[in-house]
Amino acid sequence: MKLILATSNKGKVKEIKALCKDFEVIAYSELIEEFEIIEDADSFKGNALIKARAVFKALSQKNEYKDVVVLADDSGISVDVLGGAPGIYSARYASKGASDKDNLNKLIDDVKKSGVKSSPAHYTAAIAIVTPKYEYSVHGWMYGDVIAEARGNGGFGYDPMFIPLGYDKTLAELDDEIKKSLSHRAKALSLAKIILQTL
Ligand code: ITT
Repeated sequence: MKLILATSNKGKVKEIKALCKDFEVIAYSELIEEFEIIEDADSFKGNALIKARAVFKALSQKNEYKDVVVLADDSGISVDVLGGAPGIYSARYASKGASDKDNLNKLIDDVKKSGVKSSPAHYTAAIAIVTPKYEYSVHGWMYGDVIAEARGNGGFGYDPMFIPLGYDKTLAELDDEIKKSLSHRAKALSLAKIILQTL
């Protein structure tokens, strides 16, 4: 089955491809020109559905892509000492259109400003699937701590400051295989795969 990803985030595309080896996974930008999608829902699930529906609609205007299955991921990090921020605003935490690096540096600064060296935190991923007949959504979470510094070069986004529960290194220092076995995205995708297998 062809699975079209409604995302412009290269880190997500890489991880989802590695986690969905049984499917032919294609980023929508390989089929049509990328376009801006306004993510104005008040939840991860709402924003994932907005992205999946928008890409499904754009693709279904072309005859050859009428029966596609579209999958979107909306995700983010919530930090306890910051009252759950940045949460659904993770992609635009430093400013609209901010780079991963800007967002990471702002979160490090804000954790520092709150007077702690680390704080419990968690990642959330909502995955939405849109098909010609049905819509589905599932979630996954990963718990751990954020530290007020960046360590390591792996992963993407906030990974250099996130230490998963039971480890003493950040996701950017740990092997990709470890993130693959415990991430919010991996957990949500394992549920999504059960749905995809019924289609
Ligand atoms: P799309 O909407 O095109 O999918 P995006 O990067 O804007 O791409 P989101 O709106 O879902 O995606 O924002 C997710 C934010 O949370 C973004 O800043 C990511 O860097 C961060 N994030 C999500 N999952 C992450 C992970 O596994 N590791 C590190 N950062 C992550």
